[in-house]
Amino acid sequence: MVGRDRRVRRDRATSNKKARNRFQSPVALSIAGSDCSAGAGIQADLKTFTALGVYGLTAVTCIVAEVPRKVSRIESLTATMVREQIKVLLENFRIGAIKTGLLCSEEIVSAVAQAIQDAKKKTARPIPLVVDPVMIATSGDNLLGPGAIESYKTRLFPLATLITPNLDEAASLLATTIKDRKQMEKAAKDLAKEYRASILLKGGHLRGDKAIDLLFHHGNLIEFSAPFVRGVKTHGTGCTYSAAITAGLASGFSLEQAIQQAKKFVTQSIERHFRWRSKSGDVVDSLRHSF
Ligand code: PXL
Repeated sequence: MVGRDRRVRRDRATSNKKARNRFQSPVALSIAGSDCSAGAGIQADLKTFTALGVYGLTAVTCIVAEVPRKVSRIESLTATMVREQIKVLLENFRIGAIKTGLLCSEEIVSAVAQAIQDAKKKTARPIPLVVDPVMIATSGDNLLGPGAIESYKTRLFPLATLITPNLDEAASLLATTIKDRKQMEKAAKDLAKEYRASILLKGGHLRGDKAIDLLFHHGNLIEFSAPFVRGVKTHGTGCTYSAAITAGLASGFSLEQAIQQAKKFVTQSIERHFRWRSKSGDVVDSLRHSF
């Protein structure tokens, strides 16, 4: 090939690449359950992705019949169906980041881990994975089947870029209690060491003037803090937080930048909440996913 032809080809390849990049809108995948009252689960994740300018995909794991403060019934999809959703999405979209929410059963946790591990082998650059270890609903209802936690520990956590437990989940995973800042720091470090992932330990339940979260990342402890919004009763803040982090990672932010944006997003979504009176007369609040 003469030099001019080679140059023309190279220029064409470069401009094709530029054109492709211009059309690479950020895409994120949520693997989670459906909350029919739309405060948590895939509904919260999709609203969050959209508000942050990211195209959201979903692989549904289970369907939860619930209203705020009461889970009525949970039905799981088959692990095969969950795996198939993830497979077709990974084959057809350039997914920038993945989050997992409610995974419901041991079989589904294992299927998700397997699908992500398979994808890892096929892609040059691993897709960041945010694991929100959803175990118990804000209402106090248990959301996971027997054996699921063991499967998280052995199969899914080791694949995670970031794990985002709240205090109860971290205490349960470490079989300990977490009652103050010092114990929070130790728990974040212990979890990071055990699962070789970055840990964002959410301290929202440690009541104070501030909602403080601790990130243990590459050996450093970093604090994220926002004013504690009082008098608002919502569910789905954990789902929304991890979805917002995932949206940031899909947009190319660093982990710290993504968490910083996500913390602001969650705080604003609580402050600007929806409020109405339910048919039984209770005041119901819901996050307004907006930025
Ligand atoms: O907030 C935890 C949670 C996560 N995912 C789904 C849920 C809930 C709480 O009820 O229904 C689908």
